[in-house]
Amino acid sequence: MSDLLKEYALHELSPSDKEAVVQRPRIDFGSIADIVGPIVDDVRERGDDAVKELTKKFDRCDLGEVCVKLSDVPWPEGLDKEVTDAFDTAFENIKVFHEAQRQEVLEVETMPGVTCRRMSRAIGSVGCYVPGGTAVLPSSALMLAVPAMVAGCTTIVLATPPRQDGSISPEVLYCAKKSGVTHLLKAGGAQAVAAMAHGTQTCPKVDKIAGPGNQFVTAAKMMLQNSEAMVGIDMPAGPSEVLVIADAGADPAHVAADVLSQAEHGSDSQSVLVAIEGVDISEVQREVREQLAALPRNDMATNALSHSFIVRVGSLEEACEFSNLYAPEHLIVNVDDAERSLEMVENAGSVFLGRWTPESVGDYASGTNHTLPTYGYARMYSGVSLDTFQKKITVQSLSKEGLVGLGPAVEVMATVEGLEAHKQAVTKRLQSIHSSNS
Ligand code: HSO
Ligand code: ZN
Repeated sequence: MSDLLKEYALHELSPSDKEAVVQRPRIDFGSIADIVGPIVDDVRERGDDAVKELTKKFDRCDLGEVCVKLSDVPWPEGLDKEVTDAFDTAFENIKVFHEAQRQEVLEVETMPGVTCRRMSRAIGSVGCYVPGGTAVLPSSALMLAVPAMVAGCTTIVLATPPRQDGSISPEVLYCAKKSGVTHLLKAGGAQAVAAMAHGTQTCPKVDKIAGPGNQFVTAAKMMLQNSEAMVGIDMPAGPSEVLVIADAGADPAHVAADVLSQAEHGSDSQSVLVAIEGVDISEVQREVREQLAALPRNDMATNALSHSFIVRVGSLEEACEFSNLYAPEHLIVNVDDAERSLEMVENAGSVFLGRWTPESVGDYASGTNHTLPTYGYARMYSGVSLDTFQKKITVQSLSKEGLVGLGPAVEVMATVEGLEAHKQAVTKRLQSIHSSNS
């Protein structure tokens, strides 16, 4: 039986080989933009009518109302208690962790009488995109709407493609109802993103759109953030990925299961195993083959494995160095002294530390967010958090003494820049202070 995952040895790779190995498959955003552009324009111009037509075309569904108030939608019936209990557990943990991210107003006296503050305020109206496609992801509804609710956003639109009969999955509805969603937009793809960015007859215009999606969704988000729509986005997104660091003590069955849990997301997913000396790689390959055969999404996982790989390294240090170069969305550290690795982690969306922390726990229920930077964007982007749904406002206030102390420096700098009115705004006040003192 041939091995499913190709193998490299780190010490045999030149610096340019390493660069090539960590490269993600290229996405041709040019040709995607040619498809998405007209969709976005159509929705901007015709609103709900365009969304209805596009939903009929792409989702084969005749929509009644495009966007509805969630308070008008009844709680879904018929969900097993086991299911609602599980989502309730996840909801609580995600809420607790995101509530803990609230920050006190930060206040610093930079000079005597010069006080600077920074405070957070919710973004008023936000859009949460929950993908449909090959898997229904109610967990993504929690991961987006709970932080928006905790942030205090007043309008929370949840967009998700409808099923062919126009309904929304009861699990997604349950999560949306729990998490303070105000509007349900029954659309997916670029048309949903455009509807939220511009607003339609039934869908409120939002200030920021968050959530993962396919290439069309991502292209629409990127296009709209640079348009007159005046909308922010969480981050650019690419296919999902995991990098597993394993040592000799890691159970090959666990390692293989982690590799496959990422691979089953889609044909374009990528799993990377960084095996420290002592890992029984042939046993991992055997486990991957065996476990793969039993997976319902075998075809997608098999495709994903064709562009996944194993890198052999000598130490935890080398493993972390390679991982930082790759900048994975998910980093699993299945080694003896996992805590020691944390200091060395520079680029990763979320870290799963130790022998008993599969990625699945963060995907669903530990409390961290699963909307994370992919495609190497973990070098400069963070995952979704409370911050995604807030903006920070700074405040400064000066006492008279403060202005007497700082004003002269500002006068000089304004003069250097040739901005006389700036200088005068200080000078006039200093004159008032001096004349009232004399
Ligand atoms: N691993 C996915 C999130 C997810 N997994 C949802 C299961 N459901 C991207 O981080
Ligand atoms: Zn997942």
